[in-house]
Amino acid sequence: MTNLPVNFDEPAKETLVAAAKKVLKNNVLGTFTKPAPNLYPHQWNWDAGFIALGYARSDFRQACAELTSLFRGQWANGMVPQIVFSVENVGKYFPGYFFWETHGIPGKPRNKRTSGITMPPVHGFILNRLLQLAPDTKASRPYFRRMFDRVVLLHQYYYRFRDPGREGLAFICHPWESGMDNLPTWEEVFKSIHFDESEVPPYERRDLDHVDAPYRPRKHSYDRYIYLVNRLRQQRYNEPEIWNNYPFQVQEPMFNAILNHSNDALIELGKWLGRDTGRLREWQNQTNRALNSKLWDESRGIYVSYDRVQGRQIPIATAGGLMPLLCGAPDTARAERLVSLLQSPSFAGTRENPAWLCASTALDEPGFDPCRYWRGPVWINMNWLLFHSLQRYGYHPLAARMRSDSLELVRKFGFWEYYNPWKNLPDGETNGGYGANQFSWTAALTLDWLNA
Ligand code: 9WN
Repeated sequence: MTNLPVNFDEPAKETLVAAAKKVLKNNVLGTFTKPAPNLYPHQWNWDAGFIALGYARSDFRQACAELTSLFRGQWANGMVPQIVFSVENVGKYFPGYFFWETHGIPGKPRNKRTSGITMPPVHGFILNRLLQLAPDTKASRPYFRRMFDRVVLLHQYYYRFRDPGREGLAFICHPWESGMDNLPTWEEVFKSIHFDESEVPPYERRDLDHVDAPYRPRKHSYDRYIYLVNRLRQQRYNEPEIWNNYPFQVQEPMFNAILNHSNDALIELGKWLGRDTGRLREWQNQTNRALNSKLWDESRGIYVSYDRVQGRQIPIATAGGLMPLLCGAPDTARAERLVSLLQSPSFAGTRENPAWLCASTALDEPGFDPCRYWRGPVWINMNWLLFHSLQRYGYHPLAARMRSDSLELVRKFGFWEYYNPWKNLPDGETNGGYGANQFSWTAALTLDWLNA
């Protein structure tokens, strides 16, 4: 599938592969790999999935260990936390384990320090990809059997606790759960969340020790992130009761597309393991139907988020809105509209001002910012997901561009967390890479794309 023409000569490719492997080597902490050297010193949920792919061909044991280690943090209700904290790095990240107050919450594994929210469930399809790359599938069968059960339990959590209307769409309860923490979409949701300053507990950010403020979320957003964490911890993460009175409940298209693509993968894995896949098929059908009926914005031709509390769509175009291609939700007419939007000035820029694919927030959104995290910059994991989405629908040349734009950015600037989407940088600027450098999933997905 990834055997597309590589626009590098062999020595250039070798150099990139060696550099990417070095990034992972420097970030590995035993059974897991931290996302970045300083900014993110613990294990993160969806990072673990992408990072596993970076090891799949060269160190299959480590690839498997990444997921095993993450799922050690799984709660009894199936929830897999956004962060599994490393004991050695206490105090180096905010909000750390103690701030979450998950200690003693029923169902949290006693011997693991975790946050109290989740993240996009990439694990099903990552697992399936690992199976395709496994050097000895027979020997690895017990691993896949174990992980299959764990991932099904996670999906059951979403359909049981995050889909109270039984619609087939899981809601997220915090911007951090989307993985795309700082989208303008969340600002729109925040407009209807009112609270007093005294309801934001005192806190001290650590991210700004490592990255300059214009590249990170503003204080206004951070206050709201912390207000929501405080609400969750005050209510002792008590599901499902907590959702009767909680202000941030958003059905986001990418989260659900990822969930459903993982359903696809679990069905395949289940067949291989000789398991009953009936329930997975029901979830799969229901989620695709609901994505189309509830999250499609006909006027713009893209999927958008739905605020369950306010009962309305949030009409903001983001890369996540293209993602239902990943799970085969759109019919061919809708797929065509998504693809033409992706090639339009909204995402591709113009002849005079061309853009790298794919901006996280559309270039023509009022909330767009080319430098600030998730407000516009290109992220390599998003491009990797879109690459597979486009392949699924047979848009091979566009998929190839998604890949070559990504590799070109990496080669030009290094393994950054995110990149300026404009090809023409402002006068005098030579670096278009922002956030954390030596970022693990950028390195890992580069390796996957290069079959290394
Ligand atoms: C909060 C680790 C994570 C990614 C997210 C990215 C960023 C954390 C933060 O880093 O979020 O989870 O502190 O900014 O937005 O997608 O998983 O790489």
